[in-house]
Amino acid sequence: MLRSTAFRLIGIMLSLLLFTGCAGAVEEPDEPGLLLGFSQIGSESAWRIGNTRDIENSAEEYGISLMLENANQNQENQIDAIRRFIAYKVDVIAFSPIVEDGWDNVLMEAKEAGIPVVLVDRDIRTEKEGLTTCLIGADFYNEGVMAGQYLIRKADELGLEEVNIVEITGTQNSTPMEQRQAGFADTISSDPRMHILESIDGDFIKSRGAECMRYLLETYGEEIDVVYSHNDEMTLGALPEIEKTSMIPGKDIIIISIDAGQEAIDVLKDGRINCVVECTPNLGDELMEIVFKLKNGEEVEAVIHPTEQVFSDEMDVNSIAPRGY
Ligand code: GYE
Repeated sequence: MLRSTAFRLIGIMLSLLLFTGCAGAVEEPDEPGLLLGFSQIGSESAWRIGNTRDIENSAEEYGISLMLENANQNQENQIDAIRRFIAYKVDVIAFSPIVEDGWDNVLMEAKEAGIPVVLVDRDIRTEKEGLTTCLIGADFYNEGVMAGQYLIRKADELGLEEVNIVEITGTQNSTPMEQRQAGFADTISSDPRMHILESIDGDFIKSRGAECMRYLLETYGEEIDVVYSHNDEMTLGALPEIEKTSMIPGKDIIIISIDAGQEAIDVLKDGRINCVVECTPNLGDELMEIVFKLKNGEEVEAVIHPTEQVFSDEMDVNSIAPRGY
């Protein structure tokens, strides 16, 4: 990318003019330098808000100018944002794809423009190879495995003979939804006590978690032994619904969540849920390191997974440090 600073400045000034009026849609870089365009999915959860904040902070620390767009849970908005980043001639494009499919065309455009693309958090499925350089995000399959392993240990501890599970899943066709489901299902499938009564789409959103839980309680009532929820937001939506019945969450119903944000850790400490698998939103530093490497034409790793742990009633929950998201 052999553009002069003057060209960059003109580009930024033109874009400032272009985007005036789209209140809140774009945060403009305030000085020319290494420019990263990042399309975030939305603000659906504490995880997502923590992830956005972390990327903003890291960009500042690393001295990288950030154009951040929030897609408000809409894939079309993400595609439009990526097209704007291309028009802007950013140095690197990063995005967290809301779903796995439908990215081929826009990513071909980025490739033709010579702009490297980094996936943050979630993966994609493309027909063509080589449209992205690197994925920085959690091993969602392993998160599902850790949730399943906890449940097997808990069933052993309680001496359960039959375990009826309801699953509230994340957004359909998204990587965390598919992998958290698969890792969990594969882990419990060898245990004849385990039965999944139903998996239902909660879209990673609190109000949907509550709605799904109401439906599941109406349909299966006291048959439910376990709620496996793909994120904290849906878990926090489901909890009060269980508490409206005579069943006590954390005791009569085993609750397993994923993310391990502060609110979920607080309800774990209260004994209202039993297990939270960590999914860290702190991916900003890794992203900035990759941006520098790409800019310098260096090789980058294809996949970077952070290390994650499990928080549960098997440990001294009061020793859990503040989570920061
Ligand atoms: O678990 C959820 C968020 O993709 C890992 O998306 C992320 C998930 C996270 O909204 O809370």
